[in-house]
Amino acid sequence: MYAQMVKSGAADDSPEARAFQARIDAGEKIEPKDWMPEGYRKTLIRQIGQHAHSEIVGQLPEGNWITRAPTLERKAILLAKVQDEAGHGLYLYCAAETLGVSRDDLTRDLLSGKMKYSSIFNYPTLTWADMGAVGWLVDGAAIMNQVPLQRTSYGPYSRAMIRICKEESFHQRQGYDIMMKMAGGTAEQKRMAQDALDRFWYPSLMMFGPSDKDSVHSAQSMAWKIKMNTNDELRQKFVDQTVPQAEYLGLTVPDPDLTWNEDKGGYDFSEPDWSEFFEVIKGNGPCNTERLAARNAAWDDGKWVRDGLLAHAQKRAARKVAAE
Ligand code: BYC
Repeated sequence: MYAQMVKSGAADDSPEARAFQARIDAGEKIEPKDWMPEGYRKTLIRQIGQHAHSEIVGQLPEGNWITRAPTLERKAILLAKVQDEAGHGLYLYCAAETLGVSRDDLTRDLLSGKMKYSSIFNYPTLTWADMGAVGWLVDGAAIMNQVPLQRTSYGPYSRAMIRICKEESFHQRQGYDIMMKMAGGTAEQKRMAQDALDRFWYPSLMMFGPSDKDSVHSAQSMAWKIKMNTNDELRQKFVDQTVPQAEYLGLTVPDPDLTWNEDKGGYDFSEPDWSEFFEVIKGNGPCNTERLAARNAAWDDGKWVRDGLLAHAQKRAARKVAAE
């Protein structure tokens, strides 16, 4: 850990670094033009950039079902949700840009596979019940992680999170509403709901990152209040919140070892298969290739739009100069 802190500049004992840490400890927000250690800036670019990419790639598994939604109302709701995800990506790219990185750089690193996005979006969405499971579990996990980030130390990130969390609550409710319909429907619909829970349970637990003992960044990120909780703390809160919701639906969490632990006031539960998690984040999950191919195709197909907008902006700027 110390070697990592030295490398990132975290062990910097300069007066600026000490004053910076004092501001963080006092709960002050850091703004773009304030002095900040290089490691703080880089960690934020990594986390905010990955978060933005997750919102953008996260449109794909749900986008898959817009044309197949069972009713016009469900289609309109899903379309609005997927549009919200695009908006979240844009707020987050803007927040990252305040740290001196361009959106083009971030996009290039996503498309080349250099930067990560959330592991969860490398799993396929096979049935309509998966739209329920994604909203309920994936957005539920996202909210659990992102509500504390509203208090993160970097001003632009914290403000983006406030807005995003409002929309995520609607997303989670729409997912749970689909699960209510499916779980309370025909035997076949209930089977689909259970199957979606079976497939999305462990990948949702993985969204919080590796166990604390394997988390590389947590200690420093928490000292800087870039992260407010450890990965395991949030995973535990998610399980404690979600198990009663599954019971209400009449569904079974696919974990034979799940038991209420009176002493800790929470559930004991099985860890996900961490070897699967590390394979997925290395690029070897079920849909990694397909997701990156889809983003690259969208980037290439959109070139004429970007070129057109740029040419238009250049013409307008030239006209303005000529008129002055
Ligand atoms: N997936 O030291 P650690 C959404 C990486 S969008 C992939 O614990 P950290 C939604 C980690 O990057 C949800 N990679 O890392 C959108 C690191 O590798 P690098 C996205 C993961 O950063 C559309 C290594 O593992 N939310 O909800 O301290 C529709 C070691 O981990 C993952 C955010 O991005 C993962 N799950 O903690 C619906 C929230 N976990 O970078 C929904 C903001 C870990 O050294 N991010 N890794 O190569 C965070 O809170 C933190 O970055 C994490 C990880 C808790 C995710």
